[in-house]
Amino acid sequence: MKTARPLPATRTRLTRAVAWTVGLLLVLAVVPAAVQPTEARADNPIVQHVYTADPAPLVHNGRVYLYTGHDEDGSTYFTMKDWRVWSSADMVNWTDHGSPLSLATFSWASADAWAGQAVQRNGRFYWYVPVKNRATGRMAIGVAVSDSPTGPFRDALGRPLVENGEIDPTVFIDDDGQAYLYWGNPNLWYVRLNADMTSYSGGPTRIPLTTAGFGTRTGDPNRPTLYEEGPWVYKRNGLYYMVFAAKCCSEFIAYSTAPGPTGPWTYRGTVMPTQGSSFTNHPGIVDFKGNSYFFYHNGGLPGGGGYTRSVAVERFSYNADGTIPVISMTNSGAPQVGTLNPYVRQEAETLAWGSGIETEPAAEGGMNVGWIENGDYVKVKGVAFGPGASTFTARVASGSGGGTVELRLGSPNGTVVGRCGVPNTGGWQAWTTVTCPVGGAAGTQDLYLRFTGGSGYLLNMNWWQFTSGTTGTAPR
Ligand code: FUB
Repeated sequence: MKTARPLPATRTRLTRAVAWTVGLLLVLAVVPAAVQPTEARADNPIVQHVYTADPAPLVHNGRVYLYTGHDEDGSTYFTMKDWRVWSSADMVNWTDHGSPLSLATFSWASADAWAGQAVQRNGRFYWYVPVKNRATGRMAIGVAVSDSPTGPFRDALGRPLVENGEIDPTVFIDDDGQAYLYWGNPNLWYVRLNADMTSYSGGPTRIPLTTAGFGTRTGDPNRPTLYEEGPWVYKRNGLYYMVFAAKCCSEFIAYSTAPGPTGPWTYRGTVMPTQGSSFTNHPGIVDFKGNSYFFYHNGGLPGGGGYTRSVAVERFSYNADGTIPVISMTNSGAPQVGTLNPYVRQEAETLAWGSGIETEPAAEGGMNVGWIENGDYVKVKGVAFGPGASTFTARVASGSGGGTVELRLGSPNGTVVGRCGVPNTGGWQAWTTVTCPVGGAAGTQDLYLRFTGGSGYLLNMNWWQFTSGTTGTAPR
């Protein structure tokens, strides 16, 4: 019974039309020249079914893992209780790995699951996050550890790693193996981490916030430089970069460079101007498969704003002298790197755009797409069918009357190349496999899995896979 299936707390029901209209209006209001929207390219923000904030990308084994915070629906403050992990091999289709880290992971934390960063060292993944210490009432930096980039993560120490009431840790491991943790608002600090990544040598050192190093802010005698929060430190061609949220409020993204990890820093200017309907912004930069990517957040989803943010990404190229160009927010996001292979199992929660759907942990492992109603759909971008597909198989469950999975090309109303009926399976986590013929799916296409049926929740999907061949017949 669908009435026995309460809405998840995070449900953010979108339709593509609403999302697009609102997002387009928001972004057009601030970046008129940069936006050239077409339906097929509207892939920012990266996630549509929950609000996400404070992106921290990590490249590992041919994928980008994206660690984010999570703004609760309807927030009127930075009401954040858990963190989320997403990953992609192509920068447009992102897999939802759920929430392997939350306030509950840290027994000593009471609130404020704010902006963190994860790094890999010696096969382990260390995730540094700011949270409020229940005992002191101050913000502290905790560190969680896992053997996998997608968790589960556990509290590495059972206490804060470092605590001085400031926030937003970023971690950087230099070529000589020395790791540094930087954080701070209103100050900027660093400490040298030991090789275990969960202890440090020497005390926290305050980085001098000079106007030469971090630019000049006017109008706030207490904050003479542009540095506000959210540092992101990395090294490229021997030059150390510190990208940060500047000025307040609204923030923009700026950066400084230095010849070494501890400075001296020189202010270099704007990376991303104030844009996008959120009064904060937060940077994360990585190189992946030969390109550079800038992650940030805005208020681009329906209901979005300063406390209901969404993470987005743009591809960029460094200037020849190593400076970073000014980057504007777009609805289109980064181009796809390669294509998606439909002939291997694909998780249902790997998608470029979801309309109306939610995700949840699946009883048989991983996550599944659920809370599906008539007309909801997921878009999977750049699916390489090659000469043709002959069957479609999906792992599905339904605690109601079930529904139909329509396989459409190009748009939610595009050509139908298959239809798969899903029966009642005896429960929302009672999984079964259904297979149906496919005809007319060839070449590289944006695939839409569109769900139809009666009223209420129809079905859940855990994974899908096509078989190749041209013997299938197109449904009428
Ligand atoms: O998400 C909570 C706070 O907002 C972060 O810690 C800051 O960087 C700002 O994005």
